[in-house]
Amino acid sequence: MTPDPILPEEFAGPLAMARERLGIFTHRVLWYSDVGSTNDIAGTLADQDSAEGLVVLADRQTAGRGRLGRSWASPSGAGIYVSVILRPSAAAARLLTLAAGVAVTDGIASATGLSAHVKWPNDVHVGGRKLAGVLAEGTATHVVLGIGINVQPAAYPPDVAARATSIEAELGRPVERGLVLAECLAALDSRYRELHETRGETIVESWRMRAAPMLGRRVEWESAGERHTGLAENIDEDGALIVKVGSERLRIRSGEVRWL
Ligand code: BT5
Repeated sequence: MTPDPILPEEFAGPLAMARERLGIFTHRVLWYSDVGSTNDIAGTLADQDSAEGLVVLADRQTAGRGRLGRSWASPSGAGIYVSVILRPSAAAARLLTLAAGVAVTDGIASATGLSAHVKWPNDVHVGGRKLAGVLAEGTATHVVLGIGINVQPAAYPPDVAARATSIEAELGRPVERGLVLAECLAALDSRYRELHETRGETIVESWRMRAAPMLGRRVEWESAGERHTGLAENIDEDGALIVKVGSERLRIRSGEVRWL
């Protein structure tokens, strides 16, 4: 699919201003006013050997998706819908979703002053509502990291409206999408480098600090057809959630937990 020829000034201006801090994301931004899913476009380009750091950005997605076949509401102009191509080491790939959560939380804070927190495994929340989500989709050679951030209030489907919030709704003032994108990409570049340089220890520590409101809360999950609950205590060095059930501690690596 061919991108639109010109990146709107709303994004081009802040990205140019932040240029020196964008690292691998400096070189190429493909802009689509209307697209199915930015992750699909980036995935196809990654399969065709596009370089690490390519950014695919859309004003609206008609088939934006989350994990496990869920959808991501992506109304025109209301959010940031972006995917980037990364080629991480196997060790770095393991913690990429957590690193992206930290980067998005920090990027939003530096662009707007809004303080949000991360929620395992891939959410950014404020006051019990979802502000942003991360979707990492990988093959042996690349990971496409997709990020959706709600910037303005929008007419979401009722199930999403009940659980979502936006930066503007939280702050009660207008916010520049381009500035939020630039700060998030700058933070992502720096966390991505950190992932490779420190083998992830500092990422795990940063994630824990930004998850404080969630740790200690009760979670529920299913395994082998049975429902279990426990207290979310921490994450370990591999990014797995450590849950206390009675006197035991369980490690939840992937799959679905529901925060109660
Ligand atoms: C996520 O999935 O949170 C990952 C979302 C990633 C979206 C980006 S946008 C750019 C790139 N291209 C794509 O196609 N996707 C990525 P998950 O944890 O499965 O959460 C999905 C759930 O969040 C849905 O089932 C809804 O309940 C809720 N939801 C959907 N749209 C939302 C929105 N805009 N704001 C808040 N919650 C939403």
